[in-house]
Amino acid sequence: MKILVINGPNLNMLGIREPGIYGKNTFADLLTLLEDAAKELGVEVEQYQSNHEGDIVDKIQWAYGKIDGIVINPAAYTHTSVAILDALKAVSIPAVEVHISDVDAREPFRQKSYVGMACCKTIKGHGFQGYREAMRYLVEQYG
Ligand code: CA2
Repeated sequence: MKILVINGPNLNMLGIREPGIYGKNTFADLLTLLEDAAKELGVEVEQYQSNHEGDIVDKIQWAYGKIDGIVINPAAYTHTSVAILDALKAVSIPAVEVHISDVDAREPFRQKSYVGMACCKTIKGHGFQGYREAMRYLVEQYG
């Protein structure tokens, strides 16, 4: 099974600022976690991070026919992007939405997720471990 993990804008800054919300660990630490989880689960993982909405749409389209499951943290695009929602619907690849923080306990504008409407599951507030849980869910349901 091949899993694509997509991270949206500013997540490459993890560990540099706002440790109170997103923790002290860095984006490089997150990439290590993804590799470790892939080994544990016996799957291949590819990671992609972009600050650009259209590039994320391109990557989702690229995944069609190549990737069996997507884990996506769309970051701020979660709450605005019909384009990413439509791309996930277009490719019909099982997708799990992940948020490091508990978005429901934050500002009201973070409680709306467009991208989540194309996802089979949402994991929020579990920190970096949420990515591992999302990968495991894809393996259990679709592997
Ligand atoms: O909790 C999450 O994972 C979020 O997707 C993170 C997004 C936020 O817009 C969503 O509402 C919830 C923000 C990612 C920004 O990451 C930063 C990293 C370091 C310093 C500042 C922001």
